Amino acid sequence: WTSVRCGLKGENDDGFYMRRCVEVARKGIGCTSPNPMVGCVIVKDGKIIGEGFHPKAGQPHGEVFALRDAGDLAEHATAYVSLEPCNHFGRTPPCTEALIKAKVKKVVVGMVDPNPIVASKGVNRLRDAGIEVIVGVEEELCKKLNEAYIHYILTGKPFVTVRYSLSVNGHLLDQLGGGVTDSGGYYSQLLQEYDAVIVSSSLLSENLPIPSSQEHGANQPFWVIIPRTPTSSKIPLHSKGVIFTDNETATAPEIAQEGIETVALDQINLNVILEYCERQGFCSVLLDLRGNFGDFEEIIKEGIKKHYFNKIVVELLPLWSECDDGNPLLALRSLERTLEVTNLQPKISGQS
Ligand code: AOF
Ligand code: ZN
Repeated sequence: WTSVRCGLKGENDDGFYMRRCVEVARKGIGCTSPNPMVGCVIVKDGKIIGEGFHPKAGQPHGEVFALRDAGDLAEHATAYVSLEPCNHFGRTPPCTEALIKAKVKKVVVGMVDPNPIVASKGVNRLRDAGIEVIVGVEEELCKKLNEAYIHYILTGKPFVTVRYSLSVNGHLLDQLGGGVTDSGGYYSQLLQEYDAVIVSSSLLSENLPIPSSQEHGANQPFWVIIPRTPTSSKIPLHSKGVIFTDNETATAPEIAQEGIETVALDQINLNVILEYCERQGFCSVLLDLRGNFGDFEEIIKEGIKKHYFNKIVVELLPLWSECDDGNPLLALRSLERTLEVTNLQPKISGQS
């Protein structure tokens, strides 16, 4: 990013600097929950003089790190922030006060913070202090960055993504038990983004690609495991999770591992599992439908009926399959249609 920092970019190029904010914010991916990812860039005379992002809940916000980076140069500079600066004392003090104290002359905001504690109060505070504020630059990009946070803060429910694999000729590979792939490390990156992942234990018995805790600040999801045969203990060491048991499924000793709790339920179904995730306060959940997942079609239908699902991730694999999986596939197709019309869109105005 040195070239960006030194590159001469007109200070009026708000979109350019906001896109940089989003890029910087993503350095906190998977680590900020329940907080959003936020990036901040301080610009003066067409040069980036400071950058910062929110690394983790409880630690300072993006603006604070960017102001520290810029030092005294922040005076009369413009601050770009992907999310409206907060104006409240939470785990950390208000960013508005830090910006006012640093004497920035202008603040460009990607989107208003949907958190009711903030919701435009940050923008108003800055304006009252005589700072020029622009709101809604690259707003869609900023909303996409924090789609899970926005959904969670507006509904109190986890943002649920359904993930499945298709063959090139359109069959569900989940039904084949056709092995686990991770084209381009995409799956392990996906896992890092979510607070929790729901998997069947039979998927874990394959060589599931998982982020190693050695990777830079890699975030391990919480493993929510549905017991299926075969069970396995191929969950990364030092990770946390739960395996459910019901009247039909005895405790699976093979999966017993430090950090993995066993919870007995009367009946294991998606309803109960998602309620469990909600109670745990997970903001984002990945539902991985590979492996022996039980009545696949029922799961999808139930999920559609209850508006559980928010997003679909489909992995298209270069395999030809003759599998007859008509019904589950139809259910997934209707999920795709449902999400098109009912996917929750935050009602936040970017207007200042
Ligand atoms: C910002 N910049 O980088 C972030 C913000 O408990 P706290 O103090 O961390 O506050 C959490 C809330 O602050 C969070 O719910 C969201 O509304 C906002 N997050 N705001 O100005 C940041 N992460
Ligand atoms: Zn803040």
